[in-house]
Amino acid sequence: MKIQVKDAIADILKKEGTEIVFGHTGGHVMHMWEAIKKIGLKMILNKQEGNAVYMADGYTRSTNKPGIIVGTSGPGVQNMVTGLASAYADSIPLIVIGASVATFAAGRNALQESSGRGQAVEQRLIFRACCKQAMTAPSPDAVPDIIRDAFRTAFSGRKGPVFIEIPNNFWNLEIEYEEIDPTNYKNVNLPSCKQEDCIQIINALYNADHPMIVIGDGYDIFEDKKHLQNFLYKLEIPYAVSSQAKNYVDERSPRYLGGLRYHGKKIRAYEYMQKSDLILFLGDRMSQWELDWDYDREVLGNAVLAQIDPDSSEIGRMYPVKYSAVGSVSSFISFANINNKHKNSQKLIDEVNELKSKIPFQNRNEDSKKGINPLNLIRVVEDYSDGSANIVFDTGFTGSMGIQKFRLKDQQKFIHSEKNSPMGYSLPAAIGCNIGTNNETICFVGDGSMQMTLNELGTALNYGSKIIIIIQSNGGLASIRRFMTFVFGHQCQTEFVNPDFIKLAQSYNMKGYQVKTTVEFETAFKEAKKSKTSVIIDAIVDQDIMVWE
Ligand SMILES: Cc1ncc(C[n+]2csc(CCOP(=O)(O)OP(=O)(O)O)c2C)c(N)n1
Ligand SMILES: [Mg+2]
Repeated sequence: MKIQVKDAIADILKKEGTEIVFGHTGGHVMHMWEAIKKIGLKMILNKQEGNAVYMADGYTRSTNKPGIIVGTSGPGVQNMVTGLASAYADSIPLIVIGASVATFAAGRNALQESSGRGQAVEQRLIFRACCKQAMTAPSPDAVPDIIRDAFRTAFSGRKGPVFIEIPNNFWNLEIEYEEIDPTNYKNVNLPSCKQEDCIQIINALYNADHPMIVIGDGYDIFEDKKHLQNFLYKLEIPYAVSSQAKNYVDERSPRYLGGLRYHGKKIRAYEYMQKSDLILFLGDRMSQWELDWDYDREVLGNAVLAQIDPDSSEIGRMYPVKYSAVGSVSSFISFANINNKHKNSQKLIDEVNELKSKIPFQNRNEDSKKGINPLNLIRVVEDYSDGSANIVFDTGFTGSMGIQKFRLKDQQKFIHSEKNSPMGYSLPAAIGCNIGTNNETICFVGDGSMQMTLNELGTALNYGSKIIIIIQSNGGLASIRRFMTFVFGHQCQTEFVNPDFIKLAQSYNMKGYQVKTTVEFETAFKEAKKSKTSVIIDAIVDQDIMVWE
């Protein structure tokens, strides 16, 4: 069948299950938008392309559907770098359909040049560095194949973002197009572990006196969590998680030790690790943020390590491991076929309980004259949020506190850009979650991070998204302020005066509250739940309250 390049792309997007496309427009890429409109996909016009990537990332994490972003040649796609680098680090499958200048204009100092000739950016190379794959369509005929390749690459193995650029003179050319069902060009199942490797690991777990399990990041992100929860439930061994794996486990289980984030000294899971004789890392990449700032292995004590990962190049990459299996976590759990609890299960639970009494998940603490105890923000939201809510955390103190202290309930989802940790991720990501799921969406963000991407309030306004934004206001970049003071005894470049967030909310037709006590916050949060529009709660927190024990 004869069809224009842009329509072939739109058709493949639709066949791949795309429902929404995020991004921005421009002369080089408007043709693509026209085709997306024609085929009937929902379109979100962001305020800036970088935010579009965060929004698509939040959308994908909360829905497991493909996150697609469209942007124009030059500044349009250049704006996307941080979002793509963040998705790459966390293995989030996104696809960018970008434009490049027309093949006849390349090298002629064209508007928004992308060819690398003369003194122009070689656009594709930027994305080679921050995506799993970056491709330029070499001819109009090659475009369908390239788009299919992008989906195959983004969703197979360790997932990640893929960048494609289409020269501006290709969009409207006619090509011969053959419709192909995605199952005919892509099988994204992860490899299965070898049974004997799994049995060896299970035997080691049963034989250990003081084992623990760490469940890891986004690799198996779309796998069945009931399978994993059942495994943990039957085995009765204490466990901890990386931030992305918070979504897979029962965070209210008595055996749960908490989310791992290297921030503060008294962390339950670290104390438990010190006594462990075997730690099994299930799809976890043992990252610096999670475990060990200085790579001196201190936090892991004398434990023997076992590791399961679908990517053989991850095995033993951070620390030597005694036991390993290469394959999906699901296949390991199937082979493990657990029927008996661990011999020391009672003793291990007693120990976890003792740790929890010494280091509680959190109490509602006293506020101070300077503001709210930040932990209480989490406590109130834990108490009153819907069981299906998306809980989105930005970076800074807010993010570390969320990973360690927030415990999800029911079907709640924890959304956080962990490894690249970009300030400003949470607001656009939260809008993406809300657009994708229609569920209650709560965005925890520091006042510094809020001001990196607050222009997306305009997108929330335009598309009627309803999110509750909780700004942890401490008048600065408190996490860096504390770090700097610790290192130098003084600080600079970490303080600022905030704008009036209530007026900001009003200007976007949203409600705004400023709260200075936990009681006020609780009232505002309950009001926000009833609101038909997005709400900003400017929560004045006491930055000196140490939430890390
Ligand atoms: C884009 C970006 N720039 C700089 C940083 C480094 N950084 C990490 S946390 C932080 C401060 C965050 O401030 P805020 O959002 O107000 O949170 P707080 O620490 O005050 O709770 C900075 C500057 C970063 N993570 N991302
Ligand atoms: Mg701050």
